[in-house]
Amino acid sequence: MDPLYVARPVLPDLADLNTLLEEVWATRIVTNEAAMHNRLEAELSALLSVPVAKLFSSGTSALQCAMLALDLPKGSEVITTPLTFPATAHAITACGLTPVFADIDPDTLTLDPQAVEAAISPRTAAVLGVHVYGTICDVDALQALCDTHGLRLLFDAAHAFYSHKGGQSIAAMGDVSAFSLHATKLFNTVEGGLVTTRDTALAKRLGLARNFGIESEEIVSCVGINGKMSELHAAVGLLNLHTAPAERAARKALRACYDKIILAHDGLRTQVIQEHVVQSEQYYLLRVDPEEFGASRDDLYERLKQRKIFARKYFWPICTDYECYRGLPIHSRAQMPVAERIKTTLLCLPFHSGATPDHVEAMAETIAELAKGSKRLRMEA
Ligand code: T4K
Repeated sequence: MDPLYVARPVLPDLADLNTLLEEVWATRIVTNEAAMHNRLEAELSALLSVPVAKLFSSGTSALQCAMLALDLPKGSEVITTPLTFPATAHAITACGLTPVFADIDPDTLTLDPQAVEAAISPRTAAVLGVHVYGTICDVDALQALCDTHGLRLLFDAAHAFYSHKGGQSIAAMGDVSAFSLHATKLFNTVEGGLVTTRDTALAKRLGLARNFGIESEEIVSCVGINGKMSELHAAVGLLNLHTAPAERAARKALRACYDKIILAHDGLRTQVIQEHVVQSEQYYLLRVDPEEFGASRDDLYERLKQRKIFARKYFWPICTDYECYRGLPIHSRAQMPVAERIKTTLLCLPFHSGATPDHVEAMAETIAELAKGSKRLRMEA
């Protein structure tokens, strides 16, 4: 059995890529918002039903440029979740802003609006929610809170590319959404990012932020970074628009298969199913209650690893465990924040079409083996 990793890049046919690259080579215009890049932006705007879709070099630069474009006052605070990839909090810090952590909902694992409210101070400028594992934030409650307090609302939608809620594209929620188009993402450009917004007035600022603030040859009108996507990456994206849907369908089938295995055991939970939400099919999250299941998340991780099945403990450690944010509080309505309580119980299983029936059987066997120590069986013995 081949090793199985948590993610496997969706790649286009190499001959098709070559054909597109021949066009690029012929022009020698290989980056700086050129033809393939502009084509991909137009296609993404249509696909995601949002008027503004701006490409970036990574999900991280997309997040940074989204915040630069919103002109949040220097030193102001941005409330976010501690249960995320480091990029979310680091993008805030890199913009000269201060991340403030608010707790998560125990079911959805996304920002708890009441905890966010408790974290608001006179210095708060924005809320940055993360649709973690493709589970959608309580967008309506967060929007109402931001409207009441005059705050900007951003979403880190790195895991939510194909998501819809109640027929509305995830790309059109809040003030801006930032997506990662990294190789590990279902729709990917190898490295890349995307910012979407309904606010057409932001399009120019986003463009400036990703291109050093350059307005024209002689005018630099604001602070910006090099956040541009090259033609090579855009070409991969144009082709993957056609490659990713089949992979997404395969993952949907795999999710059903995993669900059957997981739900047969006490002490194991899957991701919450949200009404009126179309899942992105980016990650498959497993939640382990060690007392009920009879083994910990780490036990399961290690046993799978022994069989060369490499699950990942996303997102442990949480942000407040990192040296740079240690000691910062997690604003919560619970005495022990939910994020602290659940951080050692989360495991992302390999979730892509590279998982063969043998891999799935090996996972099922490993889980069943560990479940022999479950609370119910212990009580029955
Ligand atoms: N916000 C959130 C919520 C995010 O999750 C992320 C990124 C971002 C923002 C920032 O977006 P980017 O700036 O990265 O675009 C991976 C990804 O690199 C990262 O994009 C992603 N989230 C994160 C959840 O996963 P690592 O450190 O776990 O990657 P790595 O190298 O350990 O890869 C995981 C597995 O994927 C490997 O074991 C094997 C497989 N793999 C990986 C690569 C790179 C391949 O098969 N081929 C490959 O080329 O971060």
